[in-house]
Amino acid sequence: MNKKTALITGISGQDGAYLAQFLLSKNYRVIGIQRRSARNTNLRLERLAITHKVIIEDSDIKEINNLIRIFKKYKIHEVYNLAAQSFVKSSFDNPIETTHVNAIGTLNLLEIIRNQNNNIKFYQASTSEIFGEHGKKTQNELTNFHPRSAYAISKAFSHYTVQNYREAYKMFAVNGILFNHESPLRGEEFITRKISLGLTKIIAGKQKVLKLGNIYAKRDWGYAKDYVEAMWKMLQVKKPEDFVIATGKTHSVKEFINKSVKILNLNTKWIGKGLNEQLIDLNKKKPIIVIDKKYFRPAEVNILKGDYNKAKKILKWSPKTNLNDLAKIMIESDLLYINKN
Ligand code: NAP
Ligand code: F7E
Repeated sequence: MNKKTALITGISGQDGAYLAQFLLSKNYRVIGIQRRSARNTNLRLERLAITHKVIIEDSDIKEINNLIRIFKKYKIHEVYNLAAQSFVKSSFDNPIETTHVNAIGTLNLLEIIRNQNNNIKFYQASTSEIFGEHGKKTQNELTNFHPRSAYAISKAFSHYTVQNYREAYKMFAVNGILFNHESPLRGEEFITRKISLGLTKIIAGKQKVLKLGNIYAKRDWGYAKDYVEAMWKMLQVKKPEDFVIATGKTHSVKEFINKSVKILNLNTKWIGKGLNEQLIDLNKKKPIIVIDKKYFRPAEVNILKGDYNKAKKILKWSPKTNLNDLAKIMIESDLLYINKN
């Protein structure tokens, strides 16, 4: 059998599910690591109808002995390390757990590869959050790091560790510095999904109001389905290198709301300032979005905008989906989703 085998940590997450689907389409055998849970964590794989096509192994990324067992059981060619406590806001409340998972988890995998078979290619889910308060118009592979959360610091640790293992042990280990990417499978606590789900629920009469934090933060948002292809491409080139994956465009949360409202044909108007700012439904004469200081962060990353020229040149990768189309994809999916759930 000459099928390649890929191991995906975090297969139950947004990117894990899309990457598994993508690798299956490339005829890979896909093994996914999933930590045991009392709730059904297969929901995203089920939505893509691929649960039965992947092999699931039970492990927490922090459990090195269990990970060693899995690496001994299969002949693995590529590892995609996507497992993480990925919610930035939560990392302020849970910095130690976030660091164990996001930093030590990566180190566990790199140590196993170094000791068992350092021909295994390794992809690390690095992030634009490492740039934080960067002071630059756009961020690329050479931009300095100024992380602003436990999440970003733990990811910066992993980023440097990957570079160190590449240099010290000649491993094919790379960082994908991915800017925000969204989809109908995005976790419901992240802003774009919170908006698409919140607004569709409000229209359906299942929710009264949507409470948000800093709507002036700006992000470079792309489509997760486009981005998982870039992860794979990074492991197919000759030389292991780090790449920024982004759209090169930035929009505020408020702009994303305005796009969504337009797609949904809502008749609305912004009123007020600061914590009193509100989006009013002019037909119902009621606020549908209000600001709640609970959703502000102790330290904010105000603006991100990625320069993906290196990926364009070397990987021949470019984003295919603009923000308007992404908002449409998410809203159309949530209009169906809320009726089923
Ligand atoms: P996600 O939906 O939050 O998925 C995270 C995955 O990690 C889930 O499958 C989760 O499992 C798993 N996980 C968490 N803690 C674990 C542990 N201790 N042991 C094993 N598995 C664990 O995140 P995503 O949006 O798909 O992102 C994928 C990766 O890319 C993450 O590393 C994230 O930090 C990074 N990233 C994401 C973005 C983005 O915009 N989406 C941008 C840059 C980087 P459960 O289902 O059990 O919780
Ligand atoms: O916040 C602001 C918030 O939680 C985006 C993760 O995938 O991308 C993601 O991290 C912005 C922030 O994503 C609310 O303050 C306002 O400025 O959707 P988010 P994130 O923090 O950018 C990076 C690249 C990752 O690596 C991460 O894993 O939106 N915002 N009001 C809000 N955000 C949330 N979640 N909820 C609000 O009510």
